[in-house]
Amino acid sequence: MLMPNTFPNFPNRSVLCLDGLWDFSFMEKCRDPLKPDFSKVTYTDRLAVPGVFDAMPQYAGKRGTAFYRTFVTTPANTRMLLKSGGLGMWGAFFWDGQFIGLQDLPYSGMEFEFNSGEGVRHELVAVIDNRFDFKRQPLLSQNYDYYCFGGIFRSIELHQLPSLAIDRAHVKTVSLEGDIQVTVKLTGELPNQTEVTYRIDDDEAVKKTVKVSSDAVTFNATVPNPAIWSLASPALHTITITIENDTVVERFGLRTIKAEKGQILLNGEPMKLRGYCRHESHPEFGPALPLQIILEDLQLLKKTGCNFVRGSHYPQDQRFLNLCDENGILVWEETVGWGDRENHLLNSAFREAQLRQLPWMVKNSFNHPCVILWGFLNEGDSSLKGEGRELYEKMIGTLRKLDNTRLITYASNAYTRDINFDLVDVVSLNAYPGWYAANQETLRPIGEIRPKFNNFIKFLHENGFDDKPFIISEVGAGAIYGWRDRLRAHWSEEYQADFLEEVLTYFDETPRIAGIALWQFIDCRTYSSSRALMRPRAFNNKGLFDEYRRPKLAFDVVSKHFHKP
Ligand code: ADA
Repeated sequence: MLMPNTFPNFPNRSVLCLDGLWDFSFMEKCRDPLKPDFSKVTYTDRLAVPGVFDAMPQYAGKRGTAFYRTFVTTPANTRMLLKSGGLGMWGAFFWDGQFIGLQDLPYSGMEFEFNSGEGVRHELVAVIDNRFDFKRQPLLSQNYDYYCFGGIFRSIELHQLPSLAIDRAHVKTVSLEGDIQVTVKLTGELPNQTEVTYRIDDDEAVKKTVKVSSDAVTFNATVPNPAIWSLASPALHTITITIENDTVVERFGLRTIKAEKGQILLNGEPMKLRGYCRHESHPEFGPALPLQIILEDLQLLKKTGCNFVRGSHYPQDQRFLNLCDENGILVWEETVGWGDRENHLLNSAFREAQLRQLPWMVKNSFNHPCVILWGFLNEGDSSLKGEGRELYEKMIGTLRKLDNTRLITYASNAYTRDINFDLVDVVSLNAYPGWYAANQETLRPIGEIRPKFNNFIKFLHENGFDDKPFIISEVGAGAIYGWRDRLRAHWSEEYQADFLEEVLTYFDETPRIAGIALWQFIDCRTYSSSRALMRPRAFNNKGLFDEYRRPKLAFDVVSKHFHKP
């Protein structure tokens, strides 16, 4: 069966895709969703998986505990793996009433191994909680500027595992001539050595005997007809690997990414990143985007001439990354975090959850050539010394250990007070001159844009950071779709268009800036309380498109700039 997540593919396994209608029940006051009293749960409804319950008319805006139930048939006493692509805000899985896995990292694809037990027909329940409760969910807070939905955002798969199973095979580009290094992680009954059979694309199969060290085997291989992955020609290869009774098919691209002398080099060539920050969001589907909407986003991105997306602010839907691989769009992927201050950054539960997100993100996205940057802690307080800086060191150290082939950054808004730029490969700044204007009395304060960024470039120079590429990771202005104004003032489509014209003219003229991610691609739902007073319609309206992907005036401005050679 072809899974929605095409890669990795496990053709020898029995895999069930559990997408569809699940029985549903909603409880406003469940005391402990980790130990629910299932006898009190009555399934009165049916809802879609993937899907978010609190975007549905019946449960719109509600916060509480949702119970999703389905029944599956599997052989008795079998090794099973539940793969859940991402949910929010917190979830726990129960198999025949027994707890089998905690998916407490929002948006992270996570996996849980368990035994199917007696019998063949089984009940699977996902308990999903969307209440703000720092103890249960330290990674999401009410002040985050995007709506925290409740539901199962992405597909769920159930795999039957052989006694020795392949977890993932990660492929590293060693040279653009086609040399690769493959690391296959195994689970189950591990031998000391094993025979690996691999085949690249449609070439002949190669057999090797390899040592199993800790839980993985590593070998080098050569792609027979190597085609490099580039923006103009995003060529992809596949590798099919068999170990004992398990086979995995992984897709990868041959490409290198480096930071050198203030520039970003793709396959050794300097390039400028031009694109947007993108939320996975839709008024009706929340972050559980149907494939057609994801595809529509890809087409619109291409249409504006963009080559880069910052996946703000969480691990991305693998289907989106697959499409970016296929379409030559570069991606910055980051873990969940938003404007966290000292009370979060120094909290042990928050720190633990922050660090635990990293291995899942890297594992899930390692083979995507589109992903070139790892990020984390969007606008965290990066001016904080001591334990604050220590968290940045740990996050970066962990990422470097997991993957030494990509660049590391974080989006800072600490400006010249930031103390962690020495740790990263790429310096990234979020700034809103001309929008959250310093001078509140001026109509159309567009004049604030250049000095703000020029001053930052001076700061980088004075602090010895000339060699680090600098990206504007957010800049933008709000525009209410359809709002035209003869004053061309704040919130009008005209102001956004004029503002972005100035930003992109400045960007084109300033070689020191290696990339830009405009805030943002589409309007998206945010605060539902009086916090929304700064957010008309309770949406963040800085999209180039509105939430239904309708273009605003600035579309022509941005396309003109991004299409320049
Ligand atoms: C921040 C933040 C974004 C968004 C933006 C804004 O930079 O990272 O998520 O909230 O501000 O619109 O003000």
